[in-house]
Amino acid sequence: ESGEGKAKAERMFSLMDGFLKNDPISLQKDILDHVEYTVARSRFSFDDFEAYQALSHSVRDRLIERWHDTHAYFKRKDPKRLYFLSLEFLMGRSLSNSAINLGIRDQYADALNQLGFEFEVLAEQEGDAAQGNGGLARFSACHMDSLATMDFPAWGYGLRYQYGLFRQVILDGFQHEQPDYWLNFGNPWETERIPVSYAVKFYGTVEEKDFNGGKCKVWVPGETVEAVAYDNPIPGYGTRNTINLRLWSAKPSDLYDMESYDTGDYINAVINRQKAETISSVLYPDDRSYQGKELRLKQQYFFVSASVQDIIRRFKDSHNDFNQFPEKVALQLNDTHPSLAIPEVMRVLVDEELLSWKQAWDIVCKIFSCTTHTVVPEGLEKIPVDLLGSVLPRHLQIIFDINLSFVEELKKHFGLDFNRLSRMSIVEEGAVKSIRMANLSIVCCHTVNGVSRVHLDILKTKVFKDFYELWPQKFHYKTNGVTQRRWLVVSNPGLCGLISKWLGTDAWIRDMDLLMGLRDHAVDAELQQEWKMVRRINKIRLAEFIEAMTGMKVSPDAMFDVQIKRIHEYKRQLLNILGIIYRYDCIKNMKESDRRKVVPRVCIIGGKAAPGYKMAKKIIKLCHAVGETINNDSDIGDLLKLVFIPDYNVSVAELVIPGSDISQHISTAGHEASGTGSMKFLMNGCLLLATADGATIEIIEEIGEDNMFLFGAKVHEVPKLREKAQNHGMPLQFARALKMVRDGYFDYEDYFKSLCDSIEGGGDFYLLGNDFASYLEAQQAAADKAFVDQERWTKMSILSTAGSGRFSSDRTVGEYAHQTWGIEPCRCPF
Ligand code: 475
Repeated sequence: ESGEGKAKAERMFSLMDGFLKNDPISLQKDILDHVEYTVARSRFSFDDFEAYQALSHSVRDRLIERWHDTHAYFKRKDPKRLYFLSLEFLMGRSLSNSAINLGIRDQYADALNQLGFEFEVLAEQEGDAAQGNGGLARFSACHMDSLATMDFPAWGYGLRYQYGLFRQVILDGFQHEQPDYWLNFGNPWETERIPVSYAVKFYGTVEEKDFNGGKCKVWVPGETVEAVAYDNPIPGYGTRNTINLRLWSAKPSDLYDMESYDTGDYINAVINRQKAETISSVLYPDDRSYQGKELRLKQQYFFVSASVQDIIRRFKDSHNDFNQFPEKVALQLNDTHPSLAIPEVMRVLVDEELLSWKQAWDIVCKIFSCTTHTVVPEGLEKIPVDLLGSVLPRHLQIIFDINLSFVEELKKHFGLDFNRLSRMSIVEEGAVKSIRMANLSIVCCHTVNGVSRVHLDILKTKVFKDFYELWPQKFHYKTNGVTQRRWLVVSNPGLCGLISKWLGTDAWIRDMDLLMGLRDHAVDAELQQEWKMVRRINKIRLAEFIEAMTGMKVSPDAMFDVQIKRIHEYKRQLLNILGIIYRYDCIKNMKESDRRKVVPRVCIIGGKAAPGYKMAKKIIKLCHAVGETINNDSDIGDLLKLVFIPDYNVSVAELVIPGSDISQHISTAGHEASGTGSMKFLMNGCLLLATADGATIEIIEEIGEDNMFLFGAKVHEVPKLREKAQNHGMPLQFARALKMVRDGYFDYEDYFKSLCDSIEGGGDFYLLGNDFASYLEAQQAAADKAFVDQERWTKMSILSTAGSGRFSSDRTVGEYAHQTWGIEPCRCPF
């Protein structure tokens, strides 16, 4: 740096106060400053929402400070960086999480108290950032928190949707979707970076040009859209490190398309330009099947291209030899949605940086890894060749070239086995020729990770069997985890205090294995008493929420039985509802004296159905119809209630999970890749009622079968049972519950007919009939019985929390860092 530059920097530094202070007076002054100058309200008169805005800006200032320091430090140390690419990040609210991770939540609470506000009340003012659908998107969010907390030099990259996941509104028991225009109220957690923007190209043609005695390809685009960066700081817990989640927003490009301006139709030319913004306008609400939609393809390429340009620019800022690229960069693809990053890196290296194909390919093979989140073949992305060729002509060529050498390699390895070649080829022939994004990812990634042990088995033996036979060394699994910061510290302060008190430390917030220490106290009468008390307070809070949302009064003495997750046939909410119908029918037919022995239950179901998923929407309606009958039946009273919580999202989960007694994870074995909801419940001391599927299999190993309620067919039994289901009749109890739906006991029998048909007459693909008897057994003989013995129940609950340490995303991220990405912590000094 020049002497002059240095002097200037020193003068600026001397004018600053240095780090912002966190004593109550400084915090109060800060909040009031933001009321007056940022929110532009008088400091003598502002409401809760304005106070929330000022408060979050005050927190944001502190985040920005740390984030500058972190990035300056990363730049100086130049460690290998991880870039986590995901089309979805389901972050939820930020205020409490940020204040807690910064270590100043209590200071803020004190400061606010003196101003006449309550931290919790203000935190409730924040809306959810719902830039994702479900498990996959929460995976991204939990991983960001763990990456920051564990001091990894990482960046997240995604798309900044103007409309997040739709809001679910229930009218007469039917789901309706309302747009979530979440930016209406402003977003204090993001910083727009006008100077950080890149041109992203679409359409057009590829031309060959002479270059250095050879040929090179030049892509002449037909449309150019500008990607502008919005940065969202992610603070770690117990560290100064604050990393960045960079989301791209589409803006019209400054590169004018002269043609349309020359026609004289100025107004239409401007309107057409404006259409560029639609690329980042709306999140696709389907987490089930892939439809080859042009807008979706453009979203994928848009965010990938901007991210790759940003990553390469950062690399070139401090390096001039691309051979070093793999030592400095790891790119993680969250499912196949960002897999266009592969041909994009090839394109930039070959066409723009002028590396040879071989040099570029060697680099690509070293930097990419991916995680796959599904077992269903419908979920695998296939892009029609015609579509890809029109939107991204150069990328299609590159993919064809990659495939050409891949097929050559296949022939060498397997000989001329045409069936196998056609199954494994990146290009699928057929009525609609398409590109298989999963095959592209497997060919180019050095590692493909599953999300639980059994998920990897299924990938190896079914979904990607051919590839496993070719490259067994590429396939691995890292069992999912969730962040205890959000799912325990933010959402269940009562239990957290208790855990820290009994462990004598709060170090478990960064080291979840310490929770094992609770095992020693599981039968301690004093801990049991305190544990029950905390859980009861959470149940009362949940009961109040239920009343506010649905108008229904429920008793906290009842067992709260919860199933919250996306609505899917394989997740079997229908099994749950049929079980409830059966229970209802039993109580209805009981003698008065027997009714007194029934354990009262509040069954709580919540979740969104993809807007186009008819069966899932019928399941939601059935839930309401059954609830309508049961909840208004005076014979039943408080013995059984069925509540549907509308608009399930991250903040609802934060409230429901700590107040649940048992939670259901009852997918047909072999269908849930991992499941992460179960882990949140487990941490919060809620007992699991579950099938041996996904990560549940590993949860059983940690806490033992005795501490949960297991039922149903095992993964290896499912294929045989499916054949059998074709020929065998239904169990009696199942037939009886189903008949009530068919016969119109809950009305709407015509509407429910196809739902009934889907599980009857040999078509019961998800084996509801097969698992029904053992499901009832788990509910009645096991769960009801255990609930009556509160001492035993509380012991199981404590042991659940104690055994949840392995399911922290800190453990998962540590495994990825070590085994897949090859990155090391880089801790910014205080
Ligand atoms: C699994 N979402 C869970 C979780 O690993 C698992 C698909 C296509 C388009 C948009 N979203 C998707 C998923 O596939 C998804 O959420 N998968 C889930 O990932 C985290 O725990 O078993 O179903």
